Amino acid sequence: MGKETKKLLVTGACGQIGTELTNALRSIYGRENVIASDLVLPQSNSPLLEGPFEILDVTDFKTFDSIVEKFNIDTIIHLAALLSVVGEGEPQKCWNVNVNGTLNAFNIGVKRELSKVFVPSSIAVWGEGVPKIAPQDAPLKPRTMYGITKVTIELLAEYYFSKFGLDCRGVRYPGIISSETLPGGGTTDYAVEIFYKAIEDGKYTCFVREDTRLPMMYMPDCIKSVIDLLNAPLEKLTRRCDYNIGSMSFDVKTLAEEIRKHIPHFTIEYKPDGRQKIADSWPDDVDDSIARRDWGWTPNYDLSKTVEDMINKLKIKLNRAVS
Ligand code: NAD
Ligand code: AKB
Repeated sequence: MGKETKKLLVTGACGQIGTELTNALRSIYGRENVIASDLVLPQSNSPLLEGPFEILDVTDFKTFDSIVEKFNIDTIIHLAALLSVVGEGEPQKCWNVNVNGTLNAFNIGVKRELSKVFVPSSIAVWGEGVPKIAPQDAPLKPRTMYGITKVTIELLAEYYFSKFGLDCRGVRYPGIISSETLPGGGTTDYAVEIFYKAIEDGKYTCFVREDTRLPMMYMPDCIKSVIDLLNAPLEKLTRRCDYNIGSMSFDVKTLAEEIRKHIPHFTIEYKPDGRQKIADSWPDDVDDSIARRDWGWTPNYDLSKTVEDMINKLKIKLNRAVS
């Protein structure tokens, strides 16, 4: 068995995943036991401020370590990162934040004998030569700095587990679709933007072609994967931070058609830009049989359930009636 999780630090908590995950973790572990952190404070009305919040740049080892010590943290949920598109704009910074920030998390994990360090990977680990449905051990030849950092992190996790016994866990997320916080500069951002534009303007100009097909996941399944993997017995795990997990895969045309079932006047046009090349280097879908076998991974949301829930939530958030 791994050690128990009781007190958690979430880095990059103001991001797309962090805002909703922190909330979910606080409802399980208790508000005071989940410390949120990011480069800057969130807006004063953010639910993140309903529990402890610390300013933390993950590349600053001293501050990172002192927060872990101050709150007696046993588990780090390490979300701070630069995503694929932002990372291509600033490759050096992407390496520094993603790799050196994660090395800090791993080194603190060893120093403080933490229970677990959770670090997400991404479908961005793949590139040239990846089959359409990526098997767990498909060749890793990423074309972006972001992908290169994620491959490096997966290898570091193996190393820290075998050399120091650090319990590092993580999954290769597909594009995450969510309604609370906008995505932070990735290639899959179109799959969130499309909903806002459909509701607000009734039309969307997509930055990838209509036949672009990628693996995607709705936020409730993303959160479920973190909780399920944290709770899995260590002896059942055969991988570290690189579990393939899937839930749905669709092209943009199919997504637009599904949205049109709820917003019949919705129209879409396509103006592919530099992001198309990144999207084309990623697989259509993933084989997640190892995650299903090792820790019982099962998603709950398919495309139609996701679209219905996203539109209902965004209608309330944007205070719009759509017909
Ligand atoms: P995001 O871009 O929305 O949020 C990242 C957060 O990290 C931001 O709030 C940012 O302020 C913070 N950050 C950046 N540099 C930092 C630093 N030096 N110190 C501390 N914080 C810093 O990202 P996200 O979508 O929430 O992703 C979280 C994790 O999940 C990342 O590791 C990402 O690679 C991974 N992931 C996300 C997706 C997705 O579709 N959202 C898919 C695959 C993997
Ligand atoms: C991105 O597009 O960069 C992210 C990811 C799939 O890692 N959403």
